[in-house]
Amino acid sequence: PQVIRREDYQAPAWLVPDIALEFALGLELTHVTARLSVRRNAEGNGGATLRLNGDQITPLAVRVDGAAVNDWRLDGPDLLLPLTGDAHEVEIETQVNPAANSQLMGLYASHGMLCTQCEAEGFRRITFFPDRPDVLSTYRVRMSGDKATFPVLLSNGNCEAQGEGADGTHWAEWHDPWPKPCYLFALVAGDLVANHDTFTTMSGRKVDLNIWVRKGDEARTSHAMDSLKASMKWDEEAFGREYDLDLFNIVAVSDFNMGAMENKGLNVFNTRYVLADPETATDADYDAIEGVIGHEYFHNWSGNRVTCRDWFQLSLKEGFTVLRDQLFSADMGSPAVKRIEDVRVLRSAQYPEDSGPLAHPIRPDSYQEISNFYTATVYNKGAEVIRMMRTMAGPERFRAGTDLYFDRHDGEAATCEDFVNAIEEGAGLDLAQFRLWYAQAGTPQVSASAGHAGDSVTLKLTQTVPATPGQPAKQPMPIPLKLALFDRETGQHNGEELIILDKAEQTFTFKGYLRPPVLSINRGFSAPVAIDFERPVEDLVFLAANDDDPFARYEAMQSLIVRHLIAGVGGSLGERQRQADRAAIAQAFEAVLADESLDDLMRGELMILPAEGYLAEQFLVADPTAIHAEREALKAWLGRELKDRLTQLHDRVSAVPYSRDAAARGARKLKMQALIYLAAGAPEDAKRRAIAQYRQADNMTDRQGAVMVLAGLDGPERREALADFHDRYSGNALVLDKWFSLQAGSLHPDVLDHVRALAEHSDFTMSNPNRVRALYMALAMNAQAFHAASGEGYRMIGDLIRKLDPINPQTAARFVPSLGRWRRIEPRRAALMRAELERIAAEPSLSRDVLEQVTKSLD
Ligand code: DPP
Ligand code: ZN
Repeated sequence: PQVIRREDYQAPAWLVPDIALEFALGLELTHVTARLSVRRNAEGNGGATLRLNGDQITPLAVRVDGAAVNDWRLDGPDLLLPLTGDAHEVEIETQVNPAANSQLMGLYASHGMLCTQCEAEGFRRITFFPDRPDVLSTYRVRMSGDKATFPVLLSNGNCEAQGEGADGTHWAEWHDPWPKPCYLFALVAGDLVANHDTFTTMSGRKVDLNIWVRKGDEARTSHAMDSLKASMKWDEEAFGREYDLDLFNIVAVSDFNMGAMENKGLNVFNTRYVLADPETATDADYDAIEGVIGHEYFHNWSGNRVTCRDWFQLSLKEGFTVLRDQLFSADMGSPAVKRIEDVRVLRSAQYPEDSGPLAHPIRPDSYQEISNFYTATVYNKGAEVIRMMRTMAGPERFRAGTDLYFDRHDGEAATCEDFVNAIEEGAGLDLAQFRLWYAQAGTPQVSASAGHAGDSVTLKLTQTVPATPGQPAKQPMPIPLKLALFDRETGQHNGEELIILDKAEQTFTFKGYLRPPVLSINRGFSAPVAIDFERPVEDLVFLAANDDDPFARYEAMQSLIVRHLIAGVGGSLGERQRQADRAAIAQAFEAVLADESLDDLMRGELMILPAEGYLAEQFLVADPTAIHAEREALKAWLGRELKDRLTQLHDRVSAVPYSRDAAARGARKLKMQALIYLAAGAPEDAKRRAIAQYRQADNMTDRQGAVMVLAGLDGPERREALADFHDRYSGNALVLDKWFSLQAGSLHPDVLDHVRALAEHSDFTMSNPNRVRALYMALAMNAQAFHAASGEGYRMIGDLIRKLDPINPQTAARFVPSLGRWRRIEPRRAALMRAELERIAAEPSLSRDVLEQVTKSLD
């Protein structure tokens, strides 16, 4: 397969300032006429031939300046058309079968409606076009179709005309005044109803807002609508960005590869990020909806008004937009909790990427299939990199930088380098060395050691950036570390400092400390690095109880547990040390439970044990079963040791009535945490409580939490709860997804049998990505089941990849990384994982998506 390289970028030879599209819509046959005004690009150095990308389409007719031509030819999937002059009108007819489009890229059918997904390279499955983000066009779209089948006809921009046609058809004409790349094109046609509202922008313009869903779902759109209005307001206040059309449409679709898509003026969303009510959506679902609605809305500026020059620049829009949605969610809720959640996602999803065979910089240098680069690295590490600039500049100066960026590049297809230049200039930072964060993959490892003499503290720091595929040697990067030095007697510090570690080895001195202080480092997770700091357990206990930075407090708690579990797994934990560690951990838990200054959302956060994936990262080669067992053992011990405290806690929070306010959400989070520990340490008690909680539940958070606990325990209650849950929500696809996930992700010893049976269940289908992920992603994330010694878990994921690849390669490829981590797993399992990858690689006709991931994982 062809490798696309960043350094090979060339400006487009031809531009397409305008395009007019005409769609004769049908579920099984849609006819497309595209009229492109093309103009030779003065900055390009192409010849007289126009190259238009295609993918599984053939031209039915080609006309140049109104006359049919036949001197075009196909070069693989692309169409090559010789042109004589500098500007022409090129008209091409194609047709597609949306109902047969199981890849869900391009124009496809979902439950009787038609919709599109064009990012990254789906537009070329609709018509021939220079399918690259640096070709910006204004779009005029006319569509016609059966009025009964497609009562609602939507595209980007504004609807300028509509009317009736012959034979029960109707039509609509849409015009988007803002030039955009074709990946932002969208069309939706179907039988939809809207939740309608309005928003008045900061300059006083009234914008119509619609959230379109299938009939019956409209009652579950109010949270999405509130989130949209809050996003619009927030972007005005936080970034000075105003919406730029009179209409903003969101459409919810149940068959969707990704979370959502920011098409100009017509966002298309996976239903799971739109639909919510207390009965069917958990608190986490509500938060995710707010975050994703914000994310897609914020793309209107960071992505649409300023777009990407090429796909290597993906983090330009995604990293920045993730940072923007993180800041938004922080402002809407608890900044402390949000920060901890973001770090947890980074460590459990991105760190493994950075240390595995698919490691890539946030701005990759090459790819075979760009869909494989919509990764936690590009998104979440990308956000961390920009967050570091913000930390170094401070929020005001950072804002000056983003103002300059938007100003300077509005209407352009920009690069990461453009962004860094704008921040450098606007915020007044020197980012020369900092640019390495865009170029180097791998999570920097920082080692710290502190000494004390007289009244001064010396902090010695070293950094190494690990080798990653294609990058054997790395240079030191600037690592901004926020720190504070606590007096262990007063529990106070003299203010937070920001130091920048930008050499391989550096010593920092702090004066005025007559006693050795307790050092709190990387506060707020100011840098996305791993810190290795040998220090006495008392210091961690101190910080877990006293640190005024909530993240640092959480981190101290986590470190306390992580080092204990690592020692346990590594076999270096003597019985005496085990008891001492456990006592320290229990003491920290008790402090958290008792601390009146904490709100329950934060308390719940502090109680969450480090994820198994994060623990596995601490080993060069990990034994996932040993990690699981050690973690479960600690959980069970805490459940027994703190049983009375936990049951009191569960009683207290169970009495809090349902509402969406922070106190009630915190109560539900603690209800879950209490049950988790009790289920491990006092299963009979937990079972009784879970059954009662299930019966009394008036919301999905409580109900799902109860089923989650029961699904991991044995007995008839398990079966009854699952059966009741299924029947109660049999018409609700999103809740059925939960039903699948709860079983595939459970702690039950027979998970693999359960998954096998669920794959045959009448509610399971390979054609819906949400359902596939619900069952199999939950399995792949379930360390105990996935890493079963028999290799059966690997076999099931391998079988899935092979079966799904011909249907939906993009979704299939997402499962490869779970097997791809074999080098970091103990040798016996590693061999089984590798064998499974080889079995996939042996398939005769793999998609480019899966082939790239499998080949790189075997290399
Ligand atoms: N651009 C989308 C998003 O991340 C994914 N295609 O919002
Ligand atoms: Zn995005």
